[in-house]
Formats: sequence, C-alpha cells, structure tokens
Amino acid sequence: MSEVIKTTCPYCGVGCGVLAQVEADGQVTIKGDPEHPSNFGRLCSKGAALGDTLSLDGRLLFPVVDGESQSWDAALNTVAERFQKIIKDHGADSVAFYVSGQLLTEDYYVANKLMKGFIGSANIDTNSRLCMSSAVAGQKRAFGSDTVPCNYEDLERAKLVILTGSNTAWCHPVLFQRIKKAKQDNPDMMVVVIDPRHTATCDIADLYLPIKSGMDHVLFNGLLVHLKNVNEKNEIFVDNFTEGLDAALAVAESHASSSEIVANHCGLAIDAVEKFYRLFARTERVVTVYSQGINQWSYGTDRVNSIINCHLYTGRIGRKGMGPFSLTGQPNAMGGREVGGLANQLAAHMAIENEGHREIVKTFWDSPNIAEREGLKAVDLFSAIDNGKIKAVWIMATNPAVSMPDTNKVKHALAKCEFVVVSDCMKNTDTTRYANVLLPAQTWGERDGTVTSSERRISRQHPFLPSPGEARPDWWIISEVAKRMGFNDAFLYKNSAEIFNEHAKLSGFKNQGTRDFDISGLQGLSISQYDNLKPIQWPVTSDANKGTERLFANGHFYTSSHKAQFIAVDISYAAKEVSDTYPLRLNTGRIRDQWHTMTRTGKAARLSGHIYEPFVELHPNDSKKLSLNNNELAQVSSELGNIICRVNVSESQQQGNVFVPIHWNDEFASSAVVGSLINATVDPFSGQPEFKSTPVNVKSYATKWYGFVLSRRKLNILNASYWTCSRGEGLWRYEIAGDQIPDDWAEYARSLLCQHADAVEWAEYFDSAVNRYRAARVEDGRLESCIFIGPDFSLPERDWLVKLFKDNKLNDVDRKSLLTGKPASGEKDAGKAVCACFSVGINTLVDAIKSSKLSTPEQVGELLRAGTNCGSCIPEIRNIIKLNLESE
Ligand SMILES: Nc1nc2c(c(=O)[nH]1)N[C@H]1C(S)=C(S)[C@@H](COP(=O)(O)OP(=O)(O)OC[C@H]3O[C@@H](n4cnc5c(=O)[nH]c(N)nc54)[C@H](O)[C@@H]3O)O[C@H]1N2
Ligand SMILES: Nc1nc2c(c(=O)[nH]1)N[C@H]1C(S)=C(S)[C@@H](COP(=O)(O)OP(=O)(O)OC[C@H]3O[C@@H](n4cnc5c(=O)[nH]c(N)nc54)[C@H](O)[C@@H]3O)O[C@H]1N2
Ligand code: SF4
Ligand SMILES: [Mo]
Repeated sequence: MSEVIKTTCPYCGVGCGVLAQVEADGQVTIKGDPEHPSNFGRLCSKGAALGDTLSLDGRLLFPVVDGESQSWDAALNTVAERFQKIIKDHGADSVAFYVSGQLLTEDYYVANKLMKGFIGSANIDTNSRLCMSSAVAGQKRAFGSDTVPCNYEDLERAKLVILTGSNTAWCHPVLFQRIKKAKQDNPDMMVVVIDPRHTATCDIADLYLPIKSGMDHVLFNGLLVHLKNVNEKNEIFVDNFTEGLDAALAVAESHASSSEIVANHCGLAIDAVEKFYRLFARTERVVTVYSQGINQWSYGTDRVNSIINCHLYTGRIGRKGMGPFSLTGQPNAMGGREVGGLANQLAAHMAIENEGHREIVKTFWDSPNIAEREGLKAVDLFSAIDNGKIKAVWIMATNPAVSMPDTNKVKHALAKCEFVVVSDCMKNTDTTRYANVLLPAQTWGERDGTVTSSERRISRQHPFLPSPGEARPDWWIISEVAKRMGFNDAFLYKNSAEIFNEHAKLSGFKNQGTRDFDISGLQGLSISQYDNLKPIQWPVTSDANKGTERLFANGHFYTSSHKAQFIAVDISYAAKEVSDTYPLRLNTGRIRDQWHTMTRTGKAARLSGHIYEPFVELHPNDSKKLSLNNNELAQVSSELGNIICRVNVSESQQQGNVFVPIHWNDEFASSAVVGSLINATVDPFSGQPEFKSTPVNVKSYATKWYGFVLSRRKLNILNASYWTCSRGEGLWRYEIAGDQIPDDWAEYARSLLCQHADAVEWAEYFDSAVNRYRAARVEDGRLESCIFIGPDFSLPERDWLVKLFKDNKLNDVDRKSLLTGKPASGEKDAGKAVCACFSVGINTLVDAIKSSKLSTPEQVGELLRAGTNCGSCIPEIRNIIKLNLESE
C-alpha cells in the first residue's frame, strides 16, 4: 500500500480535499480529507466514487497526427509549424485557443501567456464563458474587480441563506451538507430556494419560490424597492462607499414598485413575495448564493447586479455571514480567471483595455507582442472558425461539440477548420473526432498543480498514480509548442512550482493594492514548500500572509472612484418567446451523479445507476396535453435540432417548462446532445449563452419496439433508431428502441450479441403474438449477455438481471428466470439505484418504508445504510417516504 496523498477533488468548485491511497492490488481508496477547510472530511457521491473512474479504459495514451500514432516530437513540431505558418500567412488573430476551468492554474497561466503575450492575440477563451462570465461581468461592474467577497463559513454563520438559480444539493453537494448541518445546529436559520423547478435543494427550504423562469431580476429589483420602503438603507455604507443608487432605484421602481406587481411578473403568490422581502429586510446576516439559473441568460449580468444591488443597499457585504456569493462550477473556474483565461482579460486580474496594465504584463513577461484588444468570446470564436477567419484552434480540457450552444454549428465549424488540435485525457469524445492532432494529457491523479475554489481558496492537486503511456502535463505540452514556435526563453519551465511562482510574482508586480488579485505572499516557494502548500484564500500578501477570509468590509472597491456601483437593471431584455410551433421553454442543467460530458463519471457503475438515460422532464398537465406517457420516448425539437429522450412526468416542473440534462452525447446515446437545440444568444456584457431558456416542442417518438441489452463486452448497436449506453457492475447496459421490426429477431439479437463469436451457447424465447423476444448468451456456464425486446416500454426490471452477471455459473433457476423475464420466485428487484454509495434501489426503499413504517431518512439509514455515507440521496429518500406514507 502506498502512502496517503492529499489532493483536491477534480469536479465541482467546492474544492473538497481528498485523501488518496493506492492499494496493493492497484485499487485506489478515496476518502474526504478531515483537515481540508472546504469539506472537513465530507465527499459527495461523485467525489466518493473517484476511485472507480481511474481505469485506463478509453484513455488517450499517445500523440496522434492525422489518425496515426506519432512521437511527441513529431506531434509538437506539427502543431508549432502549422500554427506558425497560419500566423505568418494570416496574422495572429487567425488562430485561437479554447481552454477550460478544468485546467490547473499552472496550465492555464502558460496557455494565456503564450497566446496573449507571445502570439500576440487575445483569441483565447474558455468554457468559463459558458459558466461564470456573467458573474464575472456583474462583479466587475459593481466592485471594479472580479471578486467573490464571501467564504463558505458565511453560509454557516448566516441567519438567512438564499439559494437562487442553484441546485446546490446536486451541484455543490458538500456545501449543501454544510448549510443543512448549520441549520440543524441553529434552528433559527432560514433557507429560501428560488428556482422554477422544485429540486432536491428544496429539501432544506423554509420558503420555496417557484419563480417564473427568467424573472429573478424583477424579484430582486422589487426587493430593492421594498428595502427602501422599510428604511433598510445602510446610510453609512451607501453614502460613503457606493455610487449610482438613485438611477438603480428609479429603474426598479418603474417596474417593480409593489409586491403585487412583482408577484405578477414572477408568477408567485403575493404572500410568498412579501414573506421573502420581510425575511431579507429583517435579517442582517444574509447570504445570497447564485449559480447558473442566474448566469445563463441573455441578460445574466443584469440579473447578477440586481442581487448585488440589494447587498450594497443594506451594506451586507464583506462581514461575517453576509454577501452575494457566486458559486463557481468547475474545480478551477476561479483559477482560470486569476490568470486571465477569458478573452477579455489580461493576466492576474488586469484589464486588456488598460494600457497601464498591458505595459505591466508586457514588461513582466518581456513580451515581444502583447495583445492590444480583447479577443473573441466562445460563441463568436466558433463562428469565426465557421466563417474561416480563424483557421487553427487548439482545444484543451473541454468538449465544445457537446457543451456549446448550437452544437451542430460547432461541429460544422470544427469539421471545416484547417487545423484542429485537441489536448484531452480521453481518446473518443464528440470533439476529439474533429482533431488533426490529438495530444494525450495527464489527468486527475497524475497531474500536479493548483486549483482555486469558489471561496478563493487555492489548493494543491497532487499525483498519486504514474503517468500512463505518454501522457504529459498540459503546461508541458503548451510550453513545448511555445519553444518550438521560437519563444524559447519564456517557456523553459521544469515543473509546475516554477510556473506558480511566476504567476504569484506577477500578481504582486506593480500592484501596491491597486488590484484585488494579489498572491505575492506565495512567490518564491521552494518545491517542497509548494508541495506542502496548505489550502489558502487569496489575497495572500506580506500584510495578509495567512490569506484573506473576506473582502470589502473596509468599503474599499477597485473602481476608479473606489466606490461600489449600483447598476440600474431594467427589463428591456427578454428571453426568446415561445410560439405556437415551439410552445415549451427548455431549461437545461445537471444531475446528481454525472459530471458534464461523462468522460470520467460515465466510467463508474455506481454513478450510472441513479439516472442512466437522457430524459425530458415535464409537468403532468403538459404530458396529458401532448399524450405522452411516463417512460416512453419523446422527440424534443427547437428551431435548430432534435433529440430523443425518455419521458419523465413530474410535478417538479412548472407547466410550460421542460428540463433536459446536459450530460448525454454521441458517445453515450444515439441523439441526446441538448446543446444542439440551444440558440447561441448571448449576454451583451459577458457573452454568456442563454442555456436556461430555449423554445421547444416535445412529441411522442413512435417506435415499433423497445428493448435493452446487458453485456460484459462493449457492443456496437446497429439497426436501432434509439440507443443509450451506461456502465453497470462489470457490464455495459444498452437501452434500445426501433422503428423497424427486424424480419428475424434471433438473427438481429445474434448480430448484436455475438459480434465476434462463432459457436455460442444461446437460449431464447419468442412470443410472436405480442412480439416479445428474449435471449441470453452463455459462455463457460457464465452469463455473457442478454437481450429483452417488447412491443412497449414495459420491459422486465433490470437490477436482478445485473445480479446474474455477478455469478460465475448460472444455475437452472436463473436460466429459467432469464427466459421467463422474471426474477426467481421470492426474489425482488431492487429497482433503480437511489443511494449510489451502497447501491440501494428504489423498490428496496419503498418496501422497507412501507413494511417497517419508516418515516425519516435517519430511520431508513439505520435499516438499509442508504444515505449514510455522502448523504447526496437524502432529499430523494425524504421524497420517497413522503410519497409512500401519503399513499398508505
Ligand atoms: N453533479 C454535478 N455537479 C456539478 C456539475 C455537474 O456536471 N454535475 N457541474 C459543475 C458546474 S461546471 C457548474 S457551472 C455548476 C452549476 O450548478 P447549478 O447552477 O446549481 O446547476 P444547474 O443544474 O445548471 O442549474 C441550477 C438551477 O437553475 C435553475 N434555473 C433555471 N432557470 C432559472 C431562473 O430563471 N431562475 C432561477 N432562480 N433558477 C433557474 C434550474 O432549474 C436549476 O435547478 O455545477 C457544478 N457541479
Ligand atoms: N445546455 C447546456 N450546456 C451547458 C451548460 C448548461 O447548463 N446547459 N453548462 C455549461 C457549463 S457551466 C460548463 S462548465 C460546460 C462544461 O462543458 P465541458 O467543459 O465541455 O465538459 P467536460 O465534460 O467537463 O469536458 C472536459 C474535457 O476535458 C477532459 N479532461 C479531463 N481532465 C483533463 C486534463 O487534465 N487535461 C486535459 N487536457 N483534458 C482533460 C475530459 O476528458 C473532457 O473531454 O458546459 C456548458 N454547457
Ligand atoms: S462537492 Fe463533491 S464534486 Fe464537489 S468538490 Fe466536493 S466531493 Fe468533489
Ligand atoms: Mo460550469
């Protein structure tokens, strides 16, 4: 067994500390780090399953040029030569980098330095454009800097926590646990959840506001007016440290002058609005947490400012337990902003349009060619690729063919782009398909560097596994290309510590308190000091060498007047309206156990059991109107494209709204990239796309048969008009459906299940009257694969079948049950997994709740262990209890 390595989780922006240990058999044990100040030992379902995602299955292990494996030298030369040639022929702005909040700060720093300081273009943008850019723009307008003033402890010290546009329970689960615990310890603490969807986060809500989607700025403008009416102005703060109040109030009063008007706009009950306003007005310690439900709109920046305005008005910022708190999504969204990874930033929170800042960076880098104006933001960048202005692009650690809006256009652009380079750890993604050159990057467990969490806390990621094949750190890859492009001296890094030191030094260079981002206190770390760096919150300076918990308590802001700015937020912007053809509003977002495009979480069986298929969730009245049944397939269409997903009828949706998760892509489903439906409409200030509102229609997707396949081997699904694939314990699971009935089911089944075998042991059952077919392939007495086909979606449960794959020999009872399609008598199917940590299925839960009259998640936990590890499933367990005890 190896020593225990302290590192940081590679998923969300909570930035939990992880203890990793490689066991003698090569398995990796993962635990939460009890000493890490983000999580104090907790992990969520994704973090806890990290050990199951580390296999080399599907990894990109060697450089590939034009489809052939190549040496690093050849691949790097190709990239450098092609970029140089294109720059020489067409200028620096004809090339671009598209990077990611999942790079380490050191990787990000080097990529930004190469593009902005040496190639001389600012055409480097990042997937944070899709994620945090409205929060960045809102904070910059209000504070003059991209500063998150709060920290996690504020969530525990607050008396009122408002969660708006954030499904914290599923997307920042450890913070959710911390808020929940604080609420248990302090019963006076109130939680308000604002979301058009009733999500798992509502589990801790004292007040839930099912707002009409897109209307939060009206709600918060109304709050500003209310605060004025009840004299909650913090006179000292507003008069001394802010500007612009009158204009902001005047606009707010013009459309949100009373709770009644606000309630009308927002589709809320007047009582609920008034209750919310009273709570805010009377509670000094209030934190407003916001995330993508606020940011991802074509007027996201204004929405952010409508929240910040209320905190400025009451002076509730920078002190314990209060402030506007933008939760970052990716593990290093914050670090990327520090190094200036957005096309409209420079480095170390300096502004590209500021000549003085350009001079500082140019001098520091000894840059021959600093970018003089902002570059293209993500959506414009891909348009420029599409129209040929950008001729070479290097994509690192992101999967834009899935995650951008209007992905069909993105794919088209990549297909015609002269030269596409992709650095990824995985070989087959929807984006790597378009690469001329593929560069194998190290990933979590192998790479070495720092990330910064939502509360400005810099933490180390440490390697604990050997680097596989020829995978290399991203910073190394970029530096090698830079050197080959002739920028030798500036990219001679030997390790990530050197890069971190340079980054820290730049942050303090000619700063003297003029810029918020300053970690000069961390410059000059030796390798061992860097290796042992404890999690620390920036700014870290000689005056604040232990880091900084909160900012702005002193009323000093980074605007030219040093005063915070109120922003007048009007309602002249609106999302695209629904129409007769596209009458429903599509909202998109995340599910509990998958991470983005599933390249890593998709490998773990225990993360695939909770929700294993793409779905469209809609209100029962809408499903009735559209004659859609739960569990059948539906086509969701917008002006731009169509996808097919499973119907999930749910009261948690508002009528007129539908929800589709973002995760599925061409690697995991036949047609489920929800980005293909989304308009590339962006916010005018931030360039962030409107992912939370697209007019769509939903209709039944008629198929003649439904089926599923379980197989120990990965299969190639043919002749099915719909398929999705997910991992089970030691097997692959496919849900399939078709609009053509094959002439011969046996032949069809064999073509799927026996792709590489001649003589196989084969058992089958066919009822031609109802078109029900089942077959199993057995190898050495062990179940190898099985297929179940039926005329509709009422197919046998899957969980007991999955269990048969665990046996090394099938007994007669099992064989019989396979063909009858029912578990052997007495056995029950556990059903879809609710608790990922202990694989407890819904049927097991319902049975136990009913038979033992369990009325709390704690009682369920005692009996079944469900919910007792990471706790991410507790909201769902509480809901299952509610539904089943009520139906008694
Ligand atoms: N499990 C999991 N966790 C993740 C990720 C993941 O892929 N999987 N990704 C990480 C990343 S990068 C990010 S950015 C974060 C995102 O974290 P969140 O922002 O919490 O996640 P989303 O599901 O995108 O959207 C949040 C909520 O906004 C709601 N919403 C939509 N429109 C509106 C509106 O007009 N008003 C309000 N008030 N709410 C609205 C949606 O219904 C949804 O419940 O999650 C991070 N954590
Ligand atoms: N419809 C809709 N679309 C959305 C959103 C939404 O809410 N709705 N949310 C948006 C948001 S907030 C985000 S953040 C994006 C996320 O979208 P993406 O960034 O496109 O998603 P990921 O799957 O995280 O892509 C990361 C890629 O990096 C690879 N990778 C992992 N580790 C490393 C490494 O160390 N080095 C390198 N070079 N590669 C690595 C992974 O294999 C994967 O291919 O999606 C956006 N798209
Ligand atoms: S909350 Fe979960 S996904 Fe986020 S950092 Fe912590 S363990 Fe990782
Ligand atoms: Mo994100």
